[in-house]
Amino acid sequence: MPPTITAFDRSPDGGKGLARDTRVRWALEEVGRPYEVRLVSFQAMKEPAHLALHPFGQIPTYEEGDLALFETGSIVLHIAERHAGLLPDDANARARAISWMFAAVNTVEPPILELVTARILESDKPWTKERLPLVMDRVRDRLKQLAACLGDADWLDGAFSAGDLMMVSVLLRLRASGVLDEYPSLAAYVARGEARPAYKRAFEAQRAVNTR
Ligand code: GTB
Repeated sequence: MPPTITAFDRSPDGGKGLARDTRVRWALEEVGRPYEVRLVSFQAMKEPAHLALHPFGQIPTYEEGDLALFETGSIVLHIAERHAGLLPDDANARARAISWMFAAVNTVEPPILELVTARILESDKPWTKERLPLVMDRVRDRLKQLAACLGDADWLDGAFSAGDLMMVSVLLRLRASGVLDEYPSLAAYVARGEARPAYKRAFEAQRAVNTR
């Protein structure tokens, strides 16, 4: 039986691929694992059936046999640990790739989410004009450090890994702000991720749902 993931029945981004089911779809596509998708409305996400899968009433979730998971990072790690293609065989390299997964969601994504919140959800607040430059600077600090780590390599640590999948996904949320283009090596890194056939299949699958 293929695993089943959940996704928005209509993503607020209209199919730009920014909702987190894209990360899970991408991981499944990278390892060649077929999957099914159950679409859920915002209302259904807060109802008992979905809350039994996801304590915070969100997407994505992942069901496979009697296993039910929530949290994109843990789902991607689960997929990467059980299938070849997203984590290196060497134990140390594997541990480093997992560190990059955590760095993506725990160190790089938080200031990016602050920026998204400031630009979109709080754009009408009187203090946003004053706050936005501070938030932008925090994002730039992280991007500068990340660009230094990447150097002129294609991926963060050797071959493409689940760490890159998560990092590229996190950086994609910056595109609309324009700040990613201030770091050409990171913009090129994101473009390399998007050019992967598995990413393209994942993107098209979510786009088909959100533009139907
Ligand atoms: N930490 C959790 C994880 O990584 O899985 C966070 C999950 C999460 O934020 N889920 C969001 C959700 O279900 C969808 S992805 N939100 C509904 C709710 O909380 O009620 C976040 C997201 C939403 C929309 C866009 N967009 O429109 O651009 C982008 C990203």
